[in-house]
Amino acid sequence: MTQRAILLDCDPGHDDAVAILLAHGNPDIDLLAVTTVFGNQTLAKVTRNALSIATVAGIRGIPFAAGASRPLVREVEHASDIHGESGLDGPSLPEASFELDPRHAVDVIVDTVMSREPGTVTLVATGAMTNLALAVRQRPEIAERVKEVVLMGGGYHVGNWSAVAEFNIAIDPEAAHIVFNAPWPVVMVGLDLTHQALATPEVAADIAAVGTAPARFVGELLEFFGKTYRDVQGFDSPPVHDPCAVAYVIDPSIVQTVKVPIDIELTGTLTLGMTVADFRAPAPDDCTTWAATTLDHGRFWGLVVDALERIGDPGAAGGAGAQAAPAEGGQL
Ligand SMILES: [Ca+2]
Repeated sequence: MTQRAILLDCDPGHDDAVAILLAHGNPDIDLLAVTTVFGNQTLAKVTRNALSIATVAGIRGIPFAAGASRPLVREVEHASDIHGESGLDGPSLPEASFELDPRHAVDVIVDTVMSREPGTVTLVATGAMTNLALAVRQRPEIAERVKEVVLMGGGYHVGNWSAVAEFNIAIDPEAAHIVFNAPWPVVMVGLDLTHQALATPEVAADIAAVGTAPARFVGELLEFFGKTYRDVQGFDSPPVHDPCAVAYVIDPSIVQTVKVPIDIELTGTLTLGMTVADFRAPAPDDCTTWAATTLDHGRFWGLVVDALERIGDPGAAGGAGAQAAPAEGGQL
């Protein structure tokens, strides 16, 4: 199988951390770059977190770049109630072992898409859509070159930042409007799907059984995330949203989708930032949006555990990193 090349734009964030680890550890994904955007915490904090995650996972040799620090139009909002003061509360965070790329995230997105063969780069967005919106405004031609945009955000039934709006969309609805209406395919991995990605006690036990430092890091993240999701939102087990978007790229049979027109509400007094999906009829031929519907919970968490096993213990003497792990039959 040919590797799928992705750029991951994120706001780490507990579930973003799992998304980065899944993208790094999965043999079918070629992680080209990681860019950051304000969201779960300030841009400075989420960027620091991204570098800490890279250090834990042993990620080297790809650009990490910081992007937008606030929305296009609105005042900035963060999710400290879910992710804590650092944006990644729970485990102790190691100092970053390498430096940020000096470019702005928007330039990294444009450079990455324009320097590769058309139709080969997938943009995976697990934060606000601000960087993607700015990139496609700066260089509209990237829309024709991107294979698709796979984003964690929105939902067609429920919200989490308001009754009907999801956080990543709600904190910069104008940016989301630009991304959903640009002429590239958009796959919305929304709350309808990600609320199926519960990190149950069985999942936590499977991750703990991996027994490595990155697996312990994920375990501590999920423990904190589980507590805030229990206290703030009443979940028994936390929904781990962001890696679902990466899982879709790895294997769409794990994250099933339906083609449906979707647009972003920008003027509603109760519905600002709602992702309005029109299910009244079959999608028209010119529809470029899909909504994720059904998750294969067992295979999804199997991918996460497999990625952690392949990452191994990068910090340990003689530990095998993902780069050094032998490829198994049929994986490459
Ligand atoms: Ca996120």
